[in-house]
Amino acid sequence: MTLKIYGIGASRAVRPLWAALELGVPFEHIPMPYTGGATRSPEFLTINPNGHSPALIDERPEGAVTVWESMACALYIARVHGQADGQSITPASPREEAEALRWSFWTVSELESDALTVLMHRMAMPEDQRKPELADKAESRLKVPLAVLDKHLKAQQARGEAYLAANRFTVADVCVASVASWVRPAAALLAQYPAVSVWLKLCVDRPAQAQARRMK
Ligand SMILES: N[C@@H](CCC(=O)N[C@@H](CS)C(=O)NCC(=O)O)C(=O)O
Repeated sequence: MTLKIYGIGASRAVRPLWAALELGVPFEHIPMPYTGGATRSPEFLTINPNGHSPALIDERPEGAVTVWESMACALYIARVHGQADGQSITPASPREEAEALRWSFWTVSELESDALTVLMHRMAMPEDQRKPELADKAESRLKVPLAVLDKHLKAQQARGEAYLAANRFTVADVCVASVASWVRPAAALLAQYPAVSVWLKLCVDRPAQAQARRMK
């Protein structure tokens, strides 16, 4: 094995795990929970000094490459371990590369924080700790990025392309859908963006997504 991916499927590690599974790349999964201090151990801090999962180590003939930041990990796997053949999740043209980059950065800056608030305060946290008012505010702010995403997906559909970057599932979809799926507990909000809803279902129904999510 040359590629090691640290982190569990029920975390941001789903992004590199999902990308690797889509490509059929052999990898070693290091099951690293994000609770209990494992990501803050001295050993793991030498891999990711930020103390977060995921991270990956790619043992290569020219030396080991370490990547952290979940979006970077997924984009790296697609670029370095995939074939730019127009069939796989790897971007196969400058336009596809641009879509993957811009939507991944967009997700981190425009979507992730409020999507996480929705997930935590509508579903993930114990009911007595949830603060619905925080979820309400996050949902209200999410109308802006969700409208941007919906408009892009409608334009993609108009040109015969069902996914974010192409007429096939790419790493751009891994990066964005892994976060957009956190908004699903806000079903009424999501229903206002039909192109997002249809695309998101296509993405999360993929077997590799379910397989990645199950990795403990
Ligand atoms: N921006 C980082 C965030 C990483 C992050 O916050 N990871 C969480 C798990 S989803 C974690 O490791 N939490 C444990 C900790 O920070 O100690 C990324 O996308 O990789």
